[in-house]
Amino acid sequence: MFPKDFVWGAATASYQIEGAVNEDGRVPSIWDTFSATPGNVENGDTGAVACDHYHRYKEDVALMKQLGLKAYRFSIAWGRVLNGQQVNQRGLDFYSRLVDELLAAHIQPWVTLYHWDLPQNLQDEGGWTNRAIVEKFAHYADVVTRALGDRVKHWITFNEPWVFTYLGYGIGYHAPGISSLPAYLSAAHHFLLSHARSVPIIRGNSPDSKVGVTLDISQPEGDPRAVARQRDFHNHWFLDPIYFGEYPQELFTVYQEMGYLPDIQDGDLEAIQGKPDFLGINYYTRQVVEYDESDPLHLTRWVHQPESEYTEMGWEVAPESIYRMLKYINDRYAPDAMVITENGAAFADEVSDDGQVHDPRRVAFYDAYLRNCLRAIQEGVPLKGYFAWSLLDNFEWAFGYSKRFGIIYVDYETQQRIPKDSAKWYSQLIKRNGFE
Ligand code: IFM
Repeated sequence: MFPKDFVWGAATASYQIEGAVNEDGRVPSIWDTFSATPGNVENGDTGAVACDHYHRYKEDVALMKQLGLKAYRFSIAWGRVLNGQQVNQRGLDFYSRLVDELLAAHIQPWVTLYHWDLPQNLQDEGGWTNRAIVEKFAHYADVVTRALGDRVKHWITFNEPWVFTYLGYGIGYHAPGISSLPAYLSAAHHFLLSHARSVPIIRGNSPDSKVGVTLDISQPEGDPRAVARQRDFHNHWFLDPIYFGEYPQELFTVYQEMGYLPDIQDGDLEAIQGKPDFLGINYYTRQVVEYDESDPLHLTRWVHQPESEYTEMGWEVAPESIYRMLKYINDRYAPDAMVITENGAAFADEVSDDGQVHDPRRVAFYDAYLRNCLRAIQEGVPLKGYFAWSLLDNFEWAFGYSKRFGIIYVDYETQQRIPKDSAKWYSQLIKRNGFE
């Protein structure tokens, strides 16, 4: 059995599901621009329609209720609620209606402020590489939490900073498509400042709320030298400043010698340090690593495990690694609370002749990962909740619609939703608050 009050939810993100990109005053995001550029996204897919959730949110909340979800994690599209510095009331109203619909269904809204869809007008001023973004983000956080803070009691400032800074600014695989390590490190530093700057604003506007941040934790396993570097690069670079008020020393020196360090001003690290109310963790897979001297920055080569199962993303199914990851993060940072804000798997789902979607591999995935979460809880890890990624099949960034992560199948032609077997399984698990 999971602890009483354990939060069972499912998660999505604005650009991946909403569609309606030109409606009610929304301004374009970097993902509109990026996906409109041929070659960036598989199949030329974009989020223009996605799951049409903007129009179908009531139907989607009804499905959540039917499944018995206790919580729903979604993100706000910055460019729906602010056009430059101008508040767009119609955009705010959409999220207000969604929150009311959730509360009426007894589902807690968990709101992520930033899940990668930066307004293009801010990118035109340098986006996350321009220190001015810190005040822009503070303003945005203020606008959203003033409007929703009376009803939303769980806030996540950012989703996966490593992904949007490194993939977006470091290697150009995500929007805005920039390939520069100094730009990456500058974006990462401004993320840290923006997170820290927004926390007191959120707390002020949303009394009695919990404020956290979500990271995608990497779990390298193998050669200790490679493990140490990969953890520094992917995890500690973001978490050490928040929990300890410093960057990891060894990697800091490496970046310093490369001349890549961002502009770290006096007082920045003191401002950044501050324990969040909860640490959100998105976790999917481990990386088995070998030491690789030929890559002086990463020192790491990933090794394929021929005996393992892999998902459609090419990610190893490694359920016991979530247990080891939770223990390592708990030992290093001792967070007050941890929440798995995403976990799930993409498989090539199809609608069967009986009109249902049978996804036994996803059911097995969830079952095995959750058993390992329970084991960590039983050993004292303060894991307070779990969100399946994702509620719906959706726009999987550079992969477009080719990867299906949903527990609910979406027919993109008709927008019909079909709860997969995994959704039914999850619903039963929630009802029992544990395994059979
Ligand atoms: O779809 C993404 C999500 O936006 C962030 N975390 C990982 C998911 C699967 O790749």
